[in-house]
Amino acid sequence: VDSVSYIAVDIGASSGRLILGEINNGKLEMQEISRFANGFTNQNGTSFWDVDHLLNQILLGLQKAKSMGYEHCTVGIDTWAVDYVLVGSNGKRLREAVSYRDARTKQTIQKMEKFIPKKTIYEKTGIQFQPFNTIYQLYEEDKKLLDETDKILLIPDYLGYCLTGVAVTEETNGSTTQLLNIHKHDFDEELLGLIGVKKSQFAKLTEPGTILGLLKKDWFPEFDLPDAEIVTVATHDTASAVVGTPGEGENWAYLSSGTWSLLGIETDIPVVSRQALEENYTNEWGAFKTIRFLKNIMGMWLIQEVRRILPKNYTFPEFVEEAKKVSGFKQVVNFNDERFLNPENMVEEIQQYCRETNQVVPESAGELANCIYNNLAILYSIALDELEQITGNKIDRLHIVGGGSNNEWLNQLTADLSGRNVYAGPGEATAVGNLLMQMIATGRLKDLKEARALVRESIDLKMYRPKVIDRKTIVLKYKKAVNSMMAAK
Ligand code: LFR
Repeated sequence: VDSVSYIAVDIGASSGRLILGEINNGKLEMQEISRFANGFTNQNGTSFWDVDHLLNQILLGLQKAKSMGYEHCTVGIDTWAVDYVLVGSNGKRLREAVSYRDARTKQTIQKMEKFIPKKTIYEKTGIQFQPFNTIYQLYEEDKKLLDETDKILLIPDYLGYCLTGVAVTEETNGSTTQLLNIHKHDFDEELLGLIGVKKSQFAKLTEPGTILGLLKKDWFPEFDLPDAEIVTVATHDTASAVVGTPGEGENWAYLSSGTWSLLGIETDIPVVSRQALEENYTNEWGAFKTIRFLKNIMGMWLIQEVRRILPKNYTFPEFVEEAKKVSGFKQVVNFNDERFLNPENMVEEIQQYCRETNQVVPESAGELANCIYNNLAILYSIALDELEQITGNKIDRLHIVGGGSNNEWLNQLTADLSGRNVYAGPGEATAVGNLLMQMIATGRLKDLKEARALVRESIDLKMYRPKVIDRKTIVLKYKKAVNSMMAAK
C-alpha cells in the first residue's frame, strides 16, 4: 500500500472532480473524492469562467481527502486548454478568465492573416487554426491590462501557482497557445511580436512530470489541508487523456470523448503538410516528447447544449434511448462548422441549418440526439480515414476514452461506420493519465509503457466489432452532401 496518495484534479468545461488513485495488488484503484460543476457565464456580453470557484473546490476536495484519512499526497491539475489568467506584478489576478467560446475572436484569424500567412504560422507551430487559440485571444486582449500583466498563466498553471506560488508554463498545454515553435522547442519570438506580448510575460516552459512545489497550507487557514506536493502533470486534459489511453503497439488511434471529441494518434514527428493544414489537424505537444496529431470535432458539447435548452431535463442515457428509437441518417450536418461553437440556442441552430439545407427538421429530443450522434460517428470515421491518408500509417483500432465512451450505442455506430474495432474505456482516462504522470514523476512507475500496461491490467476494455455495412457509399454520400451545401453557401 502506498504511503503517499495520489490525487488528480481534473477540470473540464462542464464539470470538475478530484480522484484518488492507489496501486493495490498490481491494479490502479480509483475513488472519487468530490465532483463539482463548471461552466462559463455571460457578464456584460463577455463569457467568463469562475476560477475562484475552481480554486475553492480544489481546496474543499483536498480538505475532504484529509478528513478521509489521506494526510500525505501528491496532486496534479489538468483542465481544458488555451484559456489564461492575467496576473499583475503583485501576484494577483487582473481580471476573470475569458472563455475560449467567447465571440471576441470570431474574425481574428482573418485579421492576422494580413500580417502573416496561415501556412507560416502552421509551419512554425504545427497547431490547428481555431479562433480560440491563445494567440488570437491575446491579439484581442485589452492592451492596458496586457501592459500591467507580469505573467500570463494558462488555467491549470494559474491554479498550481495559487497553491504553491510557483509559476510555470507547462508545455503540453503551452503548445495550444499556438505560440510555441515546434522546431525550436520554445516560444516563437516573431509570433509573440505580432500580438505585442513579451516572452518574459510567460513563465518558464516546463515539461510534464516535474515537481511544482509544496502546497502552501498556511495561505489557506480556513481549510484543514493534507501535506501535499503539487506535481506538474500533462496539464492539458487531452494530453492527460492520451497518457491514460491503454493503447499498445502501433496502428491505434484514440478518441478522447468529452465536451470535445479529440481524435488522433500519438506520434514522434510533427506533420505540417498541406493536407494536414487544409483538414486542420494539430500537432499538440504530448508527455514524453510525443506529438498529439489530432482533429477537434465538436463533441458532446452539442448534446450538452441541447440538454440545456430543452424544457425537459433529459439525462444523457435518456437521450441515447430516444435517439435509438429514431435511428439512421436523417440529416447531414457539418457539426464542425463554427456556427455550432457557441450559438445562443443550439436546438434552433441545428434546426435552422436543416431548413437552410432543405432537410427534414429534427424536432423531438430523440430526433435531435439521433442527428447529433449519427453525424459525430461519421465525422469520427472520416477523421480515421484522413489520418491514414495524411500519415500513411494504417489504423485498425480506435480507443474511445472519457465520459463519451459510456455511450455504447455511439461506440457501436462508430465501429460500424469506421469499419474498425472500437475499444471503450477508461471513462476517466484524463484522471488516469493525471495520476500516472504523478506516479512516474515520483518514481512509483517507470515510464509510459509500464503506466499503460497498468491501465490494461486495471480496467475491462469493452470491444465493439464493426457490422458489415457499405460504409464507403455512406461516407461518400455524406461528403458529397456536405460539399454541395458548402457550395450553395
Ligand atoms: C478538451 C480541450 C481540447 C481543446 C479545447 C479547448 O477539453 O482541452 O483539447 O481544444 O478543450 O481548450
